[in-house]
Amino acid sequence: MAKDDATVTYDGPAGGWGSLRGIARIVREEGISPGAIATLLEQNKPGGFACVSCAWTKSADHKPVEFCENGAKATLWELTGRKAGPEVFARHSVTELKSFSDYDLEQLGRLTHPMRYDRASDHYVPCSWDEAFAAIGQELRGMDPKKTVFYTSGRASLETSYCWALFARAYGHNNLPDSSNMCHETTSVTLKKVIGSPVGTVVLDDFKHCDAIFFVGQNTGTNSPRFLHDLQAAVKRGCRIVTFNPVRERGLERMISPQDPVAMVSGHATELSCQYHQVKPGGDIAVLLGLCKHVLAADDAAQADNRQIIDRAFIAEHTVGFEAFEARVRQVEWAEIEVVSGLTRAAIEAAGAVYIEADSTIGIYGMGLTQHVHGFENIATYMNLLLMKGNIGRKGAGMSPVRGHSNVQGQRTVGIAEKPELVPLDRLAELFDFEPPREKGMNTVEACEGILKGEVTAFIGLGGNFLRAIPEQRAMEEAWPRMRLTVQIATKLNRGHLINGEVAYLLPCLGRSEMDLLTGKPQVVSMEDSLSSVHGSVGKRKPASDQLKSEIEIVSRIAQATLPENPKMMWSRWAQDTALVRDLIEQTYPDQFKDFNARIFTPGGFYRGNSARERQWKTESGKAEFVTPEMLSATGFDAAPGRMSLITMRSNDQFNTTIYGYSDRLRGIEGKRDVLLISPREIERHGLTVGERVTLVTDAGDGIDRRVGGLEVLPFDLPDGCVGGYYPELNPLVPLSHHDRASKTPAYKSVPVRIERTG
Ligand SMILES: Nc1nc2c(c(=O)[nH]1)N[C@H]1C(S)=C(S)[C@@H](COP(=O)(O)OP(=O)(O)OC[C@H]3O[C@@H](n4cnc5c(=O)[nH]c(N)nc54)[C@H](O)[C@@H]3O)O[C@H]1N2
Ligand SMILES: Nc1nc2c(c(=O)[nH]1)N[C@H]1C(S)=C(S)[C@@H](COP(=O)(O)OP(=O)(O)OC[C@H]3O[C@@H](n4cnc5c(=O)[nH]c(N)nc54)[C@H](O)[C@@H]3O)O[C@H]1N2
Ligand SMILES: [Mo]
Repeated sequence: MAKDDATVTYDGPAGGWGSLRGIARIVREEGISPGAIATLLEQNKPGGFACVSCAWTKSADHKPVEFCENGAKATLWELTGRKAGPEVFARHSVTELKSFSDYDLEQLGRLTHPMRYDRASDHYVPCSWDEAFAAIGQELRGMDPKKTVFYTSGRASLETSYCWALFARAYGHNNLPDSSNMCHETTSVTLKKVIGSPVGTVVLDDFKHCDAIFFVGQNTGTNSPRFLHDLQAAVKRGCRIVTFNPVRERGLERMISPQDPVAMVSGHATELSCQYHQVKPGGDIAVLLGLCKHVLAADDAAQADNRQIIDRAFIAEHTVGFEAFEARVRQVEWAEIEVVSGLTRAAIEAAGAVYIEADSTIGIYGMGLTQHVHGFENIATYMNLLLMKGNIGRKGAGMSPVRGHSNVQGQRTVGIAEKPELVPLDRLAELFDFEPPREKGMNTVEACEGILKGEVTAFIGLGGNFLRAIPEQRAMEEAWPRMRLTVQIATKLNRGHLINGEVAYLLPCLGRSEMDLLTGKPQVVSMEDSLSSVHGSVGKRKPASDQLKSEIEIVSRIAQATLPENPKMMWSRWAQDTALVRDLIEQTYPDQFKDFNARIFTPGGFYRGNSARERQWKTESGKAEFVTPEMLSATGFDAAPGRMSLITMRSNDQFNTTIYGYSDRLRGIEGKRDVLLISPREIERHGLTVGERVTLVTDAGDGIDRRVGGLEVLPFDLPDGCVGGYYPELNPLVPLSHHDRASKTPAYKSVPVRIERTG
């Protein structure tokens, strides 16, 4: 749809009839049976299964339908009637499959049989589970464990994740990169440093008491739509939402709840953000300093008549580093802030006024802050803003990063970490009678570096699409086959499964919506959401194939085939009874998982606690720490003629590398993903024509040619100096070295690029 100023845009609200049509389309395309739709109704209900899509929390008071457009798509994607069985692989060689789009690959349907890659014929061929486990075990036994990598995408349950991390350590390494290394690792590192807890501090109830919510770089309408209901309720009782985002995301502007029949019929949408500021990508440190500057100025004025805006008592009792930060804020010039942020002083002051008036504020953020070269400073400066008014550790206030995958936060909680200091290794040693490795393992960027250097011999992927999600895709695809062993545990075929080591297996697993009936009685698994609540989940659907095994069984069988006997590690019993694993999690983390099995089906989940919420600061200084950022821009590169900052984006019709379809409804982009989004002003400045095809070339100055061509120029409402396009198609443009300095999270939200005309 075109707007007056000729940019593409969407006129409707988030939610509403559009979201229902979105679900209906997937039902048609996936060949969904009525039984699958019945299964969907059990989603996020007591005794049902936890949604496989985002990590937003599940409330204790259930509505008749507890799923959103994108949660429904994720579940229906898993429950598809299509099968990618041995006949599909007999028909298509692996080279042929490489020419399929991401969408077409996953449209082949669910994987049904364990497969081995046969290099001679270039086909995947069926094999038995016994053969696969024996071969993988034999390979791993002959390798140096320190040269192997065990990757996880954030979906596997707490039980499977605990076993996975234990297996890695019993085998002999901490090389446990996780999708979180590309995502909220910046959060884990920054929040740990500044407040002593690596996760958000608010709970659902806080959204009922806050006066303001700041939204910085998170796209709720697409990525965590169930959260829209909590936001709508907050706005209806008078809470104000202020948003900073280079893109005018419809979900943050207005929504209609599909659960509200009157609104659905009348078309009456709730306005969500009272202010929407289109900050330049990487301009948030400048904005946040501007907000702090306004708070300081207001406090100076208030002090003249004996009032105060800043919570000096809180600062004195609970924090360190305020003086240095204050000096920096006073010294920074509004003119510099305006240039870097692309916003006017008046706009930032208007946002600051909302913050000043609010007694309690919640800070929300997502990839718009974490995926930058100075992501650490983004988040730390945001925390400074909250600390200045004591907005943490009290009702209705705190920081709430919105996590990605449904159990990504929980995987970290139960030991998937390359940093040994984050894991109670002594406790593990005691419980399982072994000596866990103590040296740091590889995170995602380090695993890629190792693979590029030819130093990694094996990669085992518990879910995900590593090769498509990471930076530096071309070089990585070339280096990948130099590994001796690659194993992928997955539900559907993706591009990452088509590039293989010398010995390669593709192992199909149950999805979360499916029944795990290994012993005849349904198995329970559990997940931790973004607000640190833990929920039980029981699969409901008959599995897509009788060959499928649960993730925990696959992990346990590989562990058994690899490790020497240890009577304390009862792999086969654990796979048969996940309650035993929950007992082990409780023994390993007694403070957080007390009475785990008894509490697993607590309505709304059970809260595992957070020290920072209690104003106990487990930091180096023992206090909450103000950080003084040295830079104003988070991009990590300077402006140069012709250089643009690329934002890689998610459409409303994808879950990470899984493409559900080609409708980015909430942005008005239909039928295509090979686009370059750019403002009409920049189109003119670059002498481009709407609709022409251009090439993006990375402008990193390191001599490596990285380019993606065939992108259609599409006018879109974006700030000057930046362009947008879709992830994962643009990942070949991201240099591996372009990551947050502190956490090594790839800086996917500001990649320096140039536009090359093809003609
Ligand atoms: N349907 C669906 N749901 C998902 C996912 C999915 O792909 N599809 N992915 C899941 C995962 S793993 C994750 S991590 C989350 C991701 O969810 P989000 O954290 O929302 O991630 P993105 O959509 O990548 O980007 C968020 C927003 O940041 C804005 N942005 C970009 N650069 C900047 C900047 O410099 N400053 C500011 N202020 N904003 C910026 C973008 O315009 C975008 O609106 O969602 C999860 N949920
Ligand atoms: N340019 C750019 N790159 C990015 C990002 C970005 O914003 N921009 N975002 C980053 C982020 S936030 C993330 S989290 C990563 C995502 O990286 P990953 O987590 O590695 O990728 P996904 O696309 O979520 O993985 C999808 C695959 O998971 C498998 N799968 C699905 N369900 C299950 C299951 O239940 N069990 C198992 N075993 N497998 C399953 C299917 O085979 C599916 O193809 O990408 C990162 N890459
Ligand atoms: Mo993520």
